[in-house]
Amino acid sequence: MLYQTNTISRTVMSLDGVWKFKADNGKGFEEKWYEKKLDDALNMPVPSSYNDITENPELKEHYGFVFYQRMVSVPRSFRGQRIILRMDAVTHSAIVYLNGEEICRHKGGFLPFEIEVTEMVKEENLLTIAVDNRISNETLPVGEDSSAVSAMIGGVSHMTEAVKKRNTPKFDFFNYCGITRSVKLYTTPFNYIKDIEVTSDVDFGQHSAELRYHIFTEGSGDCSIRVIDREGTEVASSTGTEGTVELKDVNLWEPGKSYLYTIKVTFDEDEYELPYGVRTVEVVGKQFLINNKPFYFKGYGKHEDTFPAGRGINIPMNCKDISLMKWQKANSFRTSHYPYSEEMMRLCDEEGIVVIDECPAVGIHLNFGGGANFKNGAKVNTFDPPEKGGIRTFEHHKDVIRDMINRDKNHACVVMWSIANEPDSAGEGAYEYFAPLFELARKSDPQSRPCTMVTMQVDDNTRDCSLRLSDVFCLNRYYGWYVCGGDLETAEVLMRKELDFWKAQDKPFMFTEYGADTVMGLRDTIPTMFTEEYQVEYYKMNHRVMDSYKELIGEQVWNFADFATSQGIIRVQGNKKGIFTRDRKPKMVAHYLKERWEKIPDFDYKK
Ligand code: BDP
Repeated sequence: MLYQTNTISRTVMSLDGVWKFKADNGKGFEEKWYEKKLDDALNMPVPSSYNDITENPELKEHYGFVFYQRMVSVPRSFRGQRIILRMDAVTHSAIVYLNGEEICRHKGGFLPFEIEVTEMVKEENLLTIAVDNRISNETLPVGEDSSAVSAMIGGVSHMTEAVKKRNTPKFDFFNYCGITRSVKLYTTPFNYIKDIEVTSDVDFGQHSAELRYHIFTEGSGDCSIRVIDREGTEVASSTGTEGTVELKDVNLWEPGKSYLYTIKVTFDEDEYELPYGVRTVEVVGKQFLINNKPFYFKGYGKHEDTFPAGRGINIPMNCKDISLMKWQKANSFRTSHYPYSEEMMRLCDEEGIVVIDECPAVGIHLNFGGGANFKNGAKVNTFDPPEKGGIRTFEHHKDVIRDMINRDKNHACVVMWSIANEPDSAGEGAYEYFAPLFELARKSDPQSRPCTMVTMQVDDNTRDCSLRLSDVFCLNRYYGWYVCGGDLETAEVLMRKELDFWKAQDKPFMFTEYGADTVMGLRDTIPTMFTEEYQVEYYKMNHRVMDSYKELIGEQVWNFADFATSQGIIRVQGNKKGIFTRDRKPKMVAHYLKERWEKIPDFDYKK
């Protein structure tokens, strides 16, 4: 799906702003709130999560639907063109009504969807979006509704009826919801460009590249493409919806040194401009090659999480985050645990930041932390058949992989796809669940990027299906925190023992998470857990180990910044593993990482 900006043939009209808003009280659908103007409505910013906008605790923890509404005037200048309504992300699912009629539904909170409304719109329109935040074992991310909650009484866990239903996430970030990215109306001519696919083969000896393109169109007309360099000079062109063009003296897109061409596509009267970076990505032996050179990942697992927008797009903060990463000489991050906004992906293309693009598959582990899951007295395993209580995400998982790759396929910054975060990858049935998903991802990506699955520590790595499926082993490990917290000496021994296992495999491996909760300002002469000193010592130990394995191709620490989570006894107003606080002030360790990463080159670190 193409990102939409104004071109000479397309107008994009933002519907962002302050909308009317009302949380469903159980009567919203019965009373057809979408048919008329909402009464007693709140003012709510779009885009933003709604949870932290008001001081109402009920809304923060709301369970179920909310209604967003606004009037939309369609300019007369839009007449005679296709008009499309595009939602960049609505978390977690949406029902869209135009003038009281349902016009579309969408499941999944982190990817765009759109519907053509040319024949439906009037000059003045009532647009209502009903947004559902419920998570279950059919949604991604995975959750549960807890009509029953477990209460620890006298050291024994009792199940008790909850006073009201709540979402219980099977993931460690706050279940922020709402219209979290922009809503737009845009136009195209009736003969139009639907999608664009571009891949490139680079001849490193000749400093040239062959770009292969495929333009998907609707209607009839002539198609042509022109490739424009950064100075605005046309450097290649071709006609037809499919073909190749050659770039002589090609400027490659490199980590830290971005170079983007503009590919101007014309089809009949329609025109679209695609920013495009030429680079190659390949796993060869135990190396991760970008432009044929062994790349070393330095950076982060992140979140889209700011106050008070929650998961709502925050462009200034995105720019700040990239600036902080560059200050530290970080070169990459993972979009843990869902695809980030298209604006962020475009920024990373511009800035030369390398991205591991992760789909929202987090929580595919029904027995996480050893806690068993029971149904009718029988233990339920994650991949048991649905009728036995097993996970029911498979079909939706296919959709999000397909849609994520479809949205992000042309981004130079994306070098690898992550199919899931910490699933039950060593559980029975995991291979059967994941093998078709890897196959789908590989088939869907025209650029054939490597695929991975980010794994948690298991007692026997040989059972982990990532071994057979991933091109790179991505490890989330917490030696010195969840494992041997406070005892870095033993943690080091255990960590080396595990890394010896990964070193003996035939593929590269990297850390995609390691970290220690640290409360900014908590200090001590003797490094103890939660102090800034301990966080530094923790990373020093981890790095001492990592640096002794040349097969290790990267370190992405957990997490870039402190972030909001559900409440619980191991979370102090959120997860505090940030290297920066939630408002982006550096903890002591930020300076240590800066010093370390300044000395680590992007390429050839472990030569
Ligand atoms: C990992 C998860 C991540 C958590 C992190 C932690 O992938 O989402 O936030 O641990 O515990 O299990 O901090």
